[in-house]
Amino acid sequence: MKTIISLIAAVACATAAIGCKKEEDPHAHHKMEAGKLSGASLYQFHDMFTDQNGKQMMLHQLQGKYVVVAMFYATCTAICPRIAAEMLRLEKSLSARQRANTRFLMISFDHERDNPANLRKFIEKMRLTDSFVLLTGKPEPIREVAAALGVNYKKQPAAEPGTSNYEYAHSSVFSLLSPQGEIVLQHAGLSVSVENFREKIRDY
Ligand SMILES: [Cu+2]
Repeated sequence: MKTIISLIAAVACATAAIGCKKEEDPHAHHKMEAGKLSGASLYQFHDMFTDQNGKQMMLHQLQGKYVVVAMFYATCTAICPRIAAEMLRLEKSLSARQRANTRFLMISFDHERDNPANLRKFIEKMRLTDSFVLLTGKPEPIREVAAALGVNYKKQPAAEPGTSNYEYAHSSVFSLLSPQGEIVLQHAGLSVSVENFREKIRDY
């Protein structure tokens, strides 16, 4: 834990220093705000995840953007395609400037099956845009993120024992993260109120 705290401090200082050098930039104060991470920030996790292109990434690399985040698994045929569709609907409802400030993050809890190729299949199937980042990772960091987001999931026994033909029981939670990685809005269940999310996303 001590290492995590000192890491956060180091990252905050580095970002603040960059912000200070660019005082002539009218958006400099936003950048400086983005450098400060509170204990409630998801960006205090420094675990490595893998995206749909097989690239390693840490959550705090999304710092500075609004992030709409949900958890899912790519072979889900019931709820997860609807979660993705709601995120697409939300994206469509944003202004061009809001869209430029927003990323859509889907984190898989199916670490056994959701490799980058499987994530890409889901992107193709759902016609997700370039604003979507899909992540897979090791079980422990996934559990930590799920706990922070209030998402529950449980692997169900396979229909035919011994096969990988299993499903997950899981909740559906949409969260909006501030540019500093704090949860500013959550919606549990499907059918997101796009207005509620839209009004929290600044269009500077
Ligand atoms: Cu699902």
